[in-house]
Amino acid sequence: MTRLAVTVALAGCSFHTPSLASGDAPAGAIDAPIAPSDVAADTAPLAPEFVIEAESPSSSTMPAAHQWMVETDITGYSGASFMQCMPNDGGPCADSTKLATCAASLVYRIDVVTAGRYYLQVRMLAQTTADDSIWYGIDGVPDPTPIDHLEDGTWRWDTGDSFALTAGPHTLHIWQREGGARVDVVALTPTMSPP
Ligand SMILES: [Ca+2]
Ligand SMILES: [Ca+2]
Repeated sequence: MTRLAVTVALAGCSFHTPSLASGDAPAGAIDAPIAPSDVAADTAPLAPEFVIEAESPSSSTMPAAHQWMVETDITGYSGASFMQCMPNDGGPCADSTKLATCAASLVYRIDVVTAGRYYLQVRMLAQTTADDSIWYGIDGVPDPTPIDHLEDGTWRWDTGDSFALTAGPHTLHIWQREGGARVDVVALTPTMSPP
């Protein structure tokens, strides 16, 4: 009995690549045309989103006493781990004009293919009012409003401000505001909805 193999190539990349079940195709499927709706999800006119595990920064800085450390002691995180600004002492960098000399940072390089407006999203967990905030910014410029997370001990997304990004390379910064803050995933999305 002869079997025919069908390969479908998907153009571009997606964080939501559909998976194909293994095993034999159902009888008759080999002759069925591919419906346009099967590919529409990958060609929607929205800018693609960036979803980056916080524990995979391009670089980091430690200008003072704190540094971002890889941690795994609270379950429910995405990927291999999360990052926590240590020591967990609430050590403050409350002045956004002094981050270069005060705040430990995580830097993520992104390459924007589709120019557009992107919303900052960050998945965090806070336990007290002393470990619940961070600064963030694009291309090294801190946003004037920090993320002030809900301190309920649960991993959850928070949505920040949006940024009009040109095509090409940019950086996304996360800066210490309070020692003890935990960041699991960072993302830039074309709508206010987290990934
Ligand atoms: Ca706080
Ligand atoms: Ca993670």
